[in-house]
Amino acid sequence: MTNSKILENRVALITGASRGIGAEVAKAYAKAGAHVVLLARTVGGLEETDDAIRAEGGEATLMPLDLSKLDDLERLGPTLHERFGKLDIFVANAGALGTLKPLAHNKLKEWQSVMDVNVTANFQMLRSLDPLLRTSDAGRAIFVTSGVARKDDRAYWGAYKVSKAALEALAHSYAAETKKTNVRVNIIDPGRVRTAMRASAYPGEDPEKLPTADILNPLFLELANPACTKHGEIVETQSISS
Ligand code: NJP
Repeated sequence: MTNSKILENRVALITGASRGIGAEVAKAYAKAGAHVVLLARTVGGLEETDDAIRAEGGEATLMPLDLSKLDDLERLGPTLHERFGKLDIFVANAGALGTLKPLAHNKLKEWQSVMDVNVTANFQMLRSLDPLLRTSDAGRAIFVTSGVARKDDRAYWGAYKVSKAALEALAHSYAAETKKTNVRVNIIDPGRVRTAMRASAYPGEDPEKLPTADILNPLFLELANPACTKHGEIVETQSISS
């Protein structure tokens, strides 16, 4: 196996693969030899990622799914098992920002929609995928958080901030439970990256001054690698965080 094919024969599920960070991770994993399963709502975006992967000789399967439909997520593990017989890598990347405003101005529905996508969907997927990850010879779970979760002075990021703090707690719990298994669980704090979500959070910012999402590829590859020994860590990727 050459160094560039470190994910040969691995099956990886990447949520939020229709654009932004998830699309770049999917392309990098496919280039490294993985079969990538691309999950998001926007079929056109998934197809764009798929086209880019195929153009480089990689392989992908599209999984158009809305993560806020929580009950549907219970079928994920069995579906992947039927289709591929296994899952080696789970990248919980999809995220919802919600609307930035004072906490008390959030309607319950807005709060719930952010918590559903950023926390409860990941819990539901983990429940469904856990048996597959434990069966893999080197199961990998990677959760994408935000530095906002750990910044005490951040006003107006209400539901998003709380949801990412909860996601980190979820990942740490899973890491503690899988310590003695072949599963490695880690968290990536991507810092500032040029994506649609960043533009929506900071509309006045010049995107050209931000790093593109592929800057994160080496880290995502390291944490997905069967040889990775990191476990239960929050890995910050840039000196300037969001
Ligand atoms: O965002 P964006 P990023 N069901 O908006 C998907 C974190 N982060 O790449 O469904 C299924 O380009 C959506 O797909 P679609 C951030 O919190 C970023 O920046 O087609 N999928 C799209 O593929 C997030 O966890 C920065 O609309 C759903 C993807 O999620 C991760 O990085 C800083 C969905 C979002 O792509 C990737 O975000 C930071 C649903 N209901 C943390 N809702 C940064 N960019 O600077 C959304 O600290 N998606």
